[in-house]
Amino acid sequence: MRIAIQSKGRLNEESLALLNEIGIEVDSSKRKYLTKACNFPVELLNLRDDDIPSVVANGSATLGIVGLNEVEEKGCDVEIVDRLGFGACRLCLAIPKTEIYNGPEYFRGKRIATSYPNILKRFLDSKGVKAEVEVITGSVEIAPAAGIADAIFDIVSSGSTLVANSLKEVETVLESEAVLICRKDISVEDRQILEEIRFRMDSAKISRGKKYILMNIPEASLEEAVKILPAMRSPTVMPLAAKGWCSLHSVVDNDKLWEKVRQLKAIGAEGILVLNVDKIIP
Ligand code: PRT
Ligand code: ZN
Repeated sequence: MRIAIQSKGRLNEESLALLNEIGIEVDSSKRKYLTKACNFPVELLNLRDDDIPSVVANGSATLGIVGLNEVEEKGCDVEIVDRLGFGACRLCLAIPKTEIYNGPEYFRGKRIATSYPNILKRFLDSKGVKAEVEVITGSVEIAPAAGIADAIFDIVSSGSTLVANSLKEVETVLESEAVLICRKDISVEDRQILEEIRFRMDSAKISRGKKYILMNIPEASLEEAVKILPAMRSPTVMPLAAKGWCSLHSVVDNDKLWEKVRQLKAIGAEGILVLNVDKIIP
């Protein structure tokens, strides 16, 4: 089974890292057009991101990892299997920052530069607004200052490119991120491999940003500690040799870790250990 991924660019590293995390290893030092995984029945097809939706739609690859923005723009007939949690960005309309914006009507009769004409035309049609769409493949953000367009429709992530070009974001048309896509009508065997990949990806998603925490706690504080640390089912409690004490184990979100540690210390927790979580398989 073939999986198409971006050969270089913003999604390449994280696509390979995700595949690696779910146990699909490829030798990226020998990156070629086609690379075989050494321990899973798949091969990777390394392509420009623009080509991934059509290659999956026509069956040259069964799966693909690509930005939702590319899938929506190309309009190919593929199944979006999962959002993958990286490559987050949005497709926005932006105008010179000194302009006053009064809603989509602003764009009537205006020239808008973009590399995403299809998504833009669909948006303008849905608002009943007629505008001129100028297709530009790179450096769209300089179009207004260069006098090529009045506005732009482009990918925004931090927003600093817009600020650097004296532009402001006025409409978000699509929230995008990397997605796993699949050709329609796949064989029963390929469906089984896909289900295994999804199972592993779900586990990778759950374990991301999680820490394993264990500590000693006075038995008298146990009930309170369990309220602070809800685990998947409930935290693990083990007796200690010292009378009146026990050991409590659980999993916490990394961004809540210090808040929880402070609460646990306040009720008498001692010897707190925090460990990285490799996999959580529910
Ligand atoms: O060579 P190939 O065709 O494969 O790559 P590419 O140059 O077309 O795409 P690439 O590698 O730049 O981006 C691949 C995918 O990453 C995109 O299709 C999006 O799904 C996703 N992505 C996430 C982004 C960004 N963030 C992003 N910030 N793609 C592009 N940008 C650019 C944007 O075009 C703009 O110029 O970054 C600039 C804006 O960034 P901020 O942070 O200043 O707002
Ligand atoms: Zn591209």
